[in-house]
Order: sequence, then C-alpha cells, then structure tokens
Amino acid sequence: MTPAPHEQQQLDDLGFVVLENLMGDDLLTALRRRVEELFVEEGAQAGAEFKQEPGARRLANLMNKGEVFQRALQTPQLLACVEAVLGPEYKLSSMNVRSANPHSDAPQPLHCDMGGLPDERGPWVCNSVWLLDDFTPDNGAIRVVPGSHRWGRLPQSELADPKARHPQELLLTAPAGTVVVMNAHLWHGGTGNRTAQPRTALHIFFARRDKPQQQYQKQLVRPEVQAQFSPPLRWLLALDDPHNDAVSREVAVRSGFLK
Ligand SMILES: O=C(O)CCC(=O)C(=O)O
Repeated sequence: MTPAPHEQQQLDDLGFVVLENLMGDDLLTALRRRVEELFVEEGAQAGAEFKQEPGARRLANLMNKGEVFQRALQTPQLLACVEAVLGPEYKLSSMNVRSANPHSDAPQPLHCDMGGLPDERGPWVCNSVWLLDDFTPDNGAIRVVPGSHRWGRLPQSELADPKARHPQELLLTAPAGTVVVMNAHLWHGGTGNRTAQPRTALHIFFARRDKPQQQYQKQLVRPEVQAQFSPPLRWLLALDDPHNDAVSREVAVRSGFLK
C-alpha cells in the first residue's frame, strides 16, 4: 500500500498529514477503554518505564499491555505513511500515551523527536499521534511549524523561547479518531490544556532501522507476549535483528533503562 498522492505531497511539503477517522469507532473505543484501565492499574507508576511529566499523565511500553495496541500498530494506512517518510527499512521505536491534564497551562517547547536532524540518508524519525479525544483550540492540541522538517535546524538552537508562539505555527484541531502522521524532524509540541477535561493521545513512534529504538522493545516486552507475535510484528519491533540489539541496548544502558 502507498499513501494517496495528496497525502504523500503533504508529508513531503508540510511534514505531516491528517488522517481523519482512521481508527473507526471500534478501535477508538477499545483504545480509550484500555488506556483508562491502565491509568487506574498503574496509578503513580504510570509512564515510569520511560518518563513522567508534570502536567500530563503518561503510559509507556504499550506493546506489552494489550492486543489493541498491536492492532493499532498494524494499520496499513499508517505503515504506508511511515514508509513514505522513512523508506522501507523502518521499525517501531516506542509506543506511549500522553494525556494533558485539565488546567495544565504550560505548553511543551517546540522540539524535534529524539532531538535529531535528518542525516545524509534523510529522515530517521516518524511519529503518529492518535487522537483519543477531540483536539480543540483550548484543550492542548498539538502545534506544528509546517515545512520545518526541511530546515536542518533545531528549535532549541534557533529560538529564544521554544515555548513561545511561533509566527508560522499551526494548531492541529481534529475530531477523536483522527491520526496525524508526521516526519518527526518537524518542529512540534503539545499546547496548554485550558479546559476541565484531559486531552489524551497515543503516540506510535518509528525509527529508521539503522537507528536506536527510543524504547528497546526486546527488553521491555515480556517474553510470553513476544512469543505470541506474528512474523510481521516481530519485524516491526526488530526482535530478531542483531543490529537493533547492539544500537538500542547501548542507548537503553546509557539512559539508565537497562543495567
Ligand atoms: O501529545 C502531544 O501533545 C505531543 C507530545 C509530544 O510531542 C511529545 O511528548 O514529544
């Protein structure tokens, strides 16, 4: 499968594409239910395998935590867009939830994921933001600076205040069920949630296969869960890839996630 020509063009020119109603009602309902269950089950530990953030609830390591996440990862239109950004040699880097708390005013700074610029082979990170709630002008929708994935510069080295409004930024508002796929060298960040309700998104994050995973899946996903994965899922998680073992283990140790 390949993206429609207008989707490909948006990914190339703007750095993102908005896929409305990609989830369908069943998947949206199942994702919401499982995410809320996990927040209850994990309590204060939620997100601890990766990071916790003031002003937002987080979950991490979701390939370990339910079949519904496996289903989301294997959505053909998603993978077609990821391949359009990274080429055919890509893999899952991490799968997390970020839920901006009610009345959490502070925006995230504009950033590129993994703090990285494209290298001589091109882009190496691609993110997808799964809207589990409507994203509205007030509830912490994600902002993006269209075209910035091509600038070859990082916001933290260019901007006096990466948290401030950028003159070219666009706020991505869309209904729950939408998936935004972006070249993750695009300058982006969550905004403040000025409403009384949380604003929840699932992030399915991909890397080019030569780069490290943000979360080393082979170490994080329990062996009994891995044993049930189909060959395409094993490929997506790079479970049988010695190069991934070398690069992702090293990063996991350096970050303190693996001793
Ligand atoms: O969920 C969001 O609003 C975007 C979060 C994001 O860009 C990040 O945590 O790196």
